[in-house]
Amino acid sequence: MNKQTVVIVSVLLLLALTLVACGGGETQTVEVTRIVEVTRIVESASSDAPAPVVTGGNTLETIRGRDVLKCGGNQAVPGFGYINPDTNEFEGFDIDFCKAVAAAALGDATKYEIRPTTANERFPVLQSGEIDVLIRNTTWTLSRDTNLGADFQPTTFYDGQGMMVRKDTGITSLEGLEDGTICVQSGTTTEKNLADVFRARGIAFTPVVFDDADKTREAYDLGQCDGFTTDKSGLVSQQILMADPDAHVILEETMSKEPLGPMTRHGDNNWGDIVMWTVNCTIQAEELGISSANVDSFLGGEDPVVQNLLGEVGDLGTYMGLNADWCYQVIKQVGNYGEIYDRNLGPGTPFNLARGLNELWTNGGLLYSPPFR
Ligand SMILES: N[C@@H](CCC(=O)N[C@@H](CS)C(=O)NCC(=O)O)C(=O)O
Repeated sequence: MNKQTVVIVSVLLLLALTLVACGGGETQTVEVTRIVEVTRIVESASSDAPAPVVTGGNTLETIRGRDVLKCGGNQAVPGFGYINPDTNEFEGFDIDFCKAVAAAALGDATKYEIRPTTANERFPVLQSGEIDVLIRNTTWTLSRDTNLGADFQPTTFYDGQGMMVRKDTGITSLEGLEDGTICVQSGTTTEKNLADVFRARGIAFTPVVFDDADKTREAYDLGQCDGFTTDKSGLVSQQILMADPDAHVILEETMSKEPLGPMTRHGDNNWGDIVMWTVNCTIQAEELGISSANVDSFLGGEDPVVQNLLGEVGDLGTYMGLNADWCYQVIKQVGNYGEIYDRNLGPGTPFNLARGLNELWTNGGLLYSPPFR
């Protein structure tokens, strides 16, 4: 970014902050347009900008040396990444995938640490080497994949951006938010999609931007915004934290594609493979009907597909520097994809989220593991 750009960003940012600080009530359309510009410049100059990247190295060796896996995670999204106040432990769908990688790499799903990150922090902590893998509702986009020195591993949750409004407004579509205020978090695809979708549909609005999930939700819950937007999974999750969850509704419309999955650094392809095949192991196990409860009954069988998956024949683990039973350990200690999904998001949880696109391909969804050959 050159000096001139810095000055423009500072001036526009000041304007945006002044407007937001004023409470984001009635705002002129001309000011709305300026805020949207600020959002774009600041976003491209900060969270998605390339930072110094630690490349190469042998992440598996490092993890084995310290005997613990470090995952970038979330602490603000119940169901996905959250600190359970009763146990003070991290829990969630993303956290379970961190445990799965620990089971594959170290043979022990308890040998992990979560470094919670906001949206803005997540890429720098991966790039600097502070964490080994980022597993935190992060959308796979071309610019992130190519411009941040990173690789995306298989999508663990196919999502899309949604909009929440108060039920008593009677709003049923995005057009109902014309001239309204919308709470949104910075450093996210959400912020960019909001501006693009509303501009394309000619809907004037004022974004009210916060840098973490709690502040964004709280502002909306206190009535400071007419709408609240993030990934639909994030909305479902934030809804249970609101003063009166039933007073809100998530609109039917989906504003974008948000494939969420783990991210690793460029330069250590073997480590990327380990994370990739750990996710695939959970999917393949579900497809074969192998779960944490019944995996032992599959040992000693004659099906070569199962024998390869569980490491009873062949060298699949060795090719990645892992123990032969790495996938067995993932299934035994953490479970297959369906178990991970149900435990955190399925019936019996406050979310009761339908699998939808996150069904196996054999059930009409998008989850498909390449062969364990
Ligand atoms: N999937 C989107 C949005 C992800 C995101 O950061 N969502 C927010 C809202 S649910 C979040 O997790 N915030 C947590 C925090 O700031 O602590 C992206 O990758 O940009």
